[in-house]
Amino acid sequence: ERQRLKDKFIGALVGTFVGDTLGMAVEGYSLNQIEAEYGHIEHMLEARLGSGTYTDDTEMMIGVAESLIAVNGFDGKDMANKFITNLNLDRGYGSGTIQALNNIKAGTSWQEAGKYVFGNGSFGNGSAMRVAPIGVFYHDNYEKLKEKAKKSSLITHAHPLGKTGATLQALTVGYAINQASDSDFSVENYLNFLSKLLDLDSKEFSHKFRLINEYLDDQPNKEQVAKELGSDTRVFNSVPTSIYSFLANLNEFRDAVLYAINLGGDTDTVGAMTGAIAGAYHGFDKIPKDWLNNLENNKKGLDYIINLGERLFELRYNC
Ligand code: R7I
Ligand code: MG
Ligand code: MG
Ligand code: MG
Repeated sequence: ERQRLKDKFIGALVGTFVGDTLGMAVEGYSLNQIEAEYGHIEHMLEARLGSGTYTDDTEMMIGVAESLIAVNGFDGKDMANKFITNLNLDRGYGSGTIQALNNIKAGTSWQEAGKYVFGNGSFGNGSAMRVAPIGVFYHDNYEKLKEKAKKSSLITHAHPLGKTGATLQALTVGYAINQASDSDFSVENYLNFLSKLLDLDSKEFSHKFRLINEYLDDQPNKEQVAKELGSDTRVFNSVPTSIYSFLANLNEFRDAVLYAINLGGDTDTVGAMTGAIAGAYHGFDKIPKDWLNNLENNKKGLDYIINLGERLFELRYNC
């Protein structure tokens, strides 16, 4: 039982890493471009920083986990500092995130730094792609989870949609942690859970959840999913797509992540977010070994990220 839960903690973090890494090589490709060049992606590809390397999605997820561990919970100032310390522009950051972090470096508080990015704050997916450790850490208290996810978004993504997207992703990871992976996952219960905790009435999100409900009955082709659900760097065009990729492929971590990536678009990020949810549900031991064996493992690589998951578990279940 304990081992199972620990495996789910690690699965959410390493799932982010695996999905990010699998998608990295084709970020920005359309579904047709992927088909023309690779057919159906099933393996780690050669990528910008080499096969098995991660991008900003994982680098920021590491910062979230490091900070939760360092202060035993959420602290905005500390988390912002972790992002700044870890920042490696070669990993490929969004312009809004760079701007917010530069504002903090220049002395603006973490609560203010993201507010004027793009006018009203960013609704990019940058605060959702990294949020898995918050879903993990606060999985046993959804109200607290919500509050901390929202605050963690504020550091770089202060737009209401940015905060809602990160909260939606974090709640989904937390919920997946709490479902036994050997029982049947009830989509209906999950959607009820969401509607009780989160106001998804903004037209951007409500439209996507209507589509998700339809799709789970109709199973449309990938072209339609990519076109209507979307897969780009805006949070409302990527978190729902990740949730659908998980829900439509409940049986296997592998199938969910490959489904997400082969849609094209913001593949590293939709891959990372699907990987976080599927990893939280299935656990680390269900992540294919041929993928794990290919991941970068120097300094802050696979072993380091596994260790972050272990330490989060030890903190919460004091052992
Ligand atoms: O969200 P963010 O960190 O970017 C994450 C993406 C992922 O795909 C990563 O893998 C990495 O490649 O980058 O960075 P932001 O720049 O805050 O947001 C991403 C994009 O969303 C922006 O570049 C804009 O195109 C769009 N966007 C907005 N557009 C108009 N108005 C975000 N907020 C706005 C807005 O308010
Ligand atoms: Mg990225
Ligand atoms: Mg990008
Ligand atoms: Mg991306």
